[in-house]
Amino acid sequence: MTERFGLFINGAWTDPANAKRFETINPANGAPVGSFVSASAEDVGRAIEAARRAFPGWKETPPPQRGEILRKAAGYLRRHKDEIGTIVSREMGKVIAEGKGDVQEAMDFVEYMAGEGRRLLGETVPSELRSKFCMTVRQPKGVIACITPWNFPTAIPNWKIAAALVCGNTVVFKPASSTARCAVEVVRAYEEAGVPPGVLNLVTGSGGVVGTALVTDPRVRAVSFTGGVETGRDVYVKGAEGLKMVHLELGGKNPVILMEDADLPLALDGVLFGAFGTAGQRCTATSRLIVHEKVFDPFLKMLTDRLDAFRIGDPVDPKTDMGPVASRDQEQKILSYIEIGKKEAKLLYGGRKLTGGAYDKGFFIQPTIFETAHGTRISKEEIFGPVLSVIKVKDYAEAVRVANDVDYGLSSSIYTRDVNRAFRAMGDLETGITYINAPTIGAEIQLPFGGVKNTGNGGREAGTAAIEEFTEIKTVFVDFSSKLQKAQIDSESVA
Ligand code: UN1
Repeated sequence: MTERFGLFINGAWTDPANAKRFETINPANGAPVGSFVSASAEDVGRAIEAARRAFPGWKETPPPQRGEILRKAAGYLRRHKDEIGTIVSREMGKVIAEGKGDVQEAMDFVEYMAGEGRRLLGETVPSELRSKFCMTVRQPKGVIACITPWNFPTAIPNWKIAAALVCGNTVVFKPASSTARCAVEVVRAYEEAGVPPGVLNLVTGSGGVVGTALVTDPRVRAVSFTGGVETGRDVYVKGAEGLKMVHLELGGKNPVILMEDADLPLALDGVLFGAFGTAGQRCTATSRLIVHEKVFDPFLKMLTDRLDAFRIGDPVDPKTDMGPVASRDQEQKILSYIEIGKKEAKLLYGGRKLTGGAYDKGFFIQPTIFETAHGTRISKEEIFGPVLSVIKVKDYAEAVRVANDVDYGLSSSIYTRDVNRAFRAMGDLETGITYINAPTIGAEIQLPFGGVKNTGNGGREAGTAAIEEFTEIKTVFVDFSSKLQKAQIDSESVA
């Protein structure tokens, strides 16, 4: 029997009567992982109401105490890292080292935010008038909807939840359906840590029902969403109707630029990890390799030789280099892009669904490389799979022009030994994150994460930027002069 899970509302796991249910599966072999409630709009309403009622008490809880709960939640993740990492690997399909890395990233961030409970810094600023004190303090926004993707099923929810909670908000969490089992572990960490009833609520179910109910409910003050551009736009528009703050973290078409003076063996490891790590299913995945013509042939030979030795299979087996893609939908989408690529570009490697034996039960796609001119669909659209478009260029200027000529702007990278060029690239590349001599993936939680153009709408997650995302600034003026002082008018006489 598939293990059944309920919704987490007002501090209790509940299984609404006559609820519809859905199952998640292991994308490596189709085995069921868990059964979950397909929440109705009424269920979502109950979760929002619980969060609304819990808000005043949580807002009044001293932030260091809120941080203490986060510290305990991080402890749960630490104690169960291997077990949860295995659940991530089984339910999402990333290799076990990355499954554990997902949990590590979650716990790192929760711990980092726990410390934020003792900061939540405001500013003190001089006044233009005498006997007057000016400062800013941070206040929570209220009920926040956290809507998260399947590719980092413990890390990304925690980026949002931990930051929202330490700032004093209450949360309704809607995870991607295909990784609902991972979401249960995320919530259990806070439950065991003693988060008060209603402060964190979990509603599983479809975007159409649960997502829409969250984004349109006037009791929800802000929405933090990570996912695809189309859904993100819809969330933004619906949120705008209610004048909600909507934070979007969307796609990428991230380039590695390989210059003629690059350390090629170093770049080889970087490109393999960037393009085929997590089977290319990171927002930050290296989906374009922009190569100087002088090193094009030798580097492509090095790349394809290494892929010959790539082991593709069960992600839980530590010897596996690349697991399946996350779902049948993903598989279909990636394969259809590969077909587009075969028409508009030159297939250099891979290009097929893997079949036969154990492969038949899962969603396995070969690592795939196309040589393409800049401007083809595969070179500009986000595929979110193990498909790398390689583009030949003649110099740095062309490399930057190609790198920037896409709708996205999350991450970018350049491999070069020329320090002047490296510094120039930091300014020239139109992305929120730039790596020098490292691939486009692997951001660390203590720095801001996010992008420009269609990657988002200007905000950043993680680092101290997370605090900006989840607080309202209140500006406070204290006049202790015992008389009316008029800013801009009385202050003029000073000069
Ligand atoms: C994502 O793909 O949405 O930088 C997040 C990285 C990870 C996070 C990626 N730390 O690759």
